[in-house]
Amino acid sequence: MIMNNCRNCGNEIHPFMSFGKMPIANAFLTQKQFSDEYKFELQVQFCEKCGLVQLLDQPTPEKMFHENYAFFSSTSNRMITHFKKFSEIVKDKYLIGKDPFIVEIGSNDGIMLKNFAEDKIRHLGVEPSLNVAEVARSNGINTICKFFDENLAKEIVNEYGKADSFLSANVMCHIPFIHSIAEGINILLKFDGVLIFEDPYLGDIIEKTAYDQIYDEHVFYFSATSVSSIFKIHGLELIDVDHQNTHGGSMRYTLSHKGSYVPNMKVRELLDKEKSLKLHLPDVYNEFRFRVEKSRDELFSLLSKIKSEGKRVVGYAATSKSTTVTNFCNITPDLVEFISDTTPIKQGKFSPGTHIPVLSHDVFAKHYPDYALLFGWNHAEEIMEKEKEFSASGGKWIIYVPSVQIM
Ligand code: DWN
Ligand code: SAH
Repeated sequence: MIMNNCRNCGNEIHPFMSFGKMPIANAFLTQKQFSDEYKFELQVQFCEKCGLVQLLDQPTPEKMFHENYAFFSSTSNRMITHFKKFSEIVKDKYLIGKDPFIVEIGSNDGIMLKNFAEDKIRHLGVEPSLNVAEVARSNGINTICKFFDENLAKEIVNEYGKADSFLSANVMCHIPFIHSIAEGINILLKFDGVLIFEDPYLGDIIEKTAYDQIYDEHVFYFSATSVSSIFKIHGLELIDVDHQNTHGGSMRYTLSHKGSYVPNMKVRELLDKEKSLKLHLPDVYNEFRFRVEKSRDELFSLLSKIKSEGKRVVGYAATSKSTTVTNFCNITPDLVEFISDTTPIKQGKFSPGTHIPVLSHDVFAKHYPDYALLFGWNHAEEIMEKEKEFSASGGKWIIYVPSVQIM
């Protein structure tokens, strides 16, 4: 839905960057589907009043999250470890009462909740994409296949009672009806309960020119400033912030009902830092746009030069982010032969918009290319560790965040 007004405060806002027509980032498709591919205008805007960076238009949630959703959280071992550690913090710090109850939205294949299910802690996952929800269920994780909102929060309270912890990772920034979510959490959380969620952090996106975080699913690009503004309206206060290295730089926000906890110093410090970085003023976004356009031109030139030398380039990891990069930079199959990806549902299909074949990792390993274009740059450590043989055989990595370079 197109929104010219801020989804949080209603203030009139203006776009600062347009990517043109884009497909759904996770709509990997067959050749037969090429002719009627859905596209929408990908534009980002920011609100000077509350600091919320957001998309102008976003496809409906049902177009993006359904029974054929292509992203399965447990494809990264590092992320499995990350969520184990996340769950340990919740257990140690916040589950101190008797028979606690946890709700997680966007629980996907159960990557986080399995750590609670294993300890027989009462839990509920809310996951609208049926195929990934089924994986969680088959692993014994209690999951309902619905979109979370205020009404569902009331139904959950009726059936299970109130929650001690409400968790989400890389989900809150996907949901346009944010006030229904925040009110739902207000209703669902016990007085001394906590909301803990993490999402890619606006400060990192700007600093690293990580423009590929901008795609249909990510309607919001949060900062501590915008998060505290949204949830304050629903009586929820930001009490802790904790920077994470996951997904190229994320922020974990902890909130509680006002008066139940005392916000720590880190919250004030981050709010002050965001002010000094001027994340609420247009200059930052105009400079970002300039750097993004430079990065696009450099990546296209580099790939064209490599092609003219008769060398092979293969994409590594058919991430959602790669859909923005390939479409925005005009990277077609003549520049990138195929994209190697470990997710079975993506293999044998083509990348959205640019129609680059997506093939299994076996194909990559059988005949190494000269260059691998690292679309999964956020998993660089994990991937480089796995691909030592590729590097040893003379293969080179191309990265584009924070800048275009051959490694
Ligand atoms: O916010 C979101 C994050 C959490 O996950 C969602 N909107 C969708 C998704 O974004 P993404 O697709 O950019 O996620 P990743 O985790 O950067 O990439 C996952 C893809 O990378 C999968 O298709 C699997 C692939 N991959 C691979 O082929 N080899 C991943 C690793 C670690 C590998 O070694
Ligand atoms: N938490 C996982 C998955 C993130 S992908 C991780 O960090 O890896 C985003 C997930 O949010 C998808 O599985 C999608 O189906 C889910 N989602 C989208 N809108 C939602 C909503 N309104 N309520 C609950 N989950 C939602």
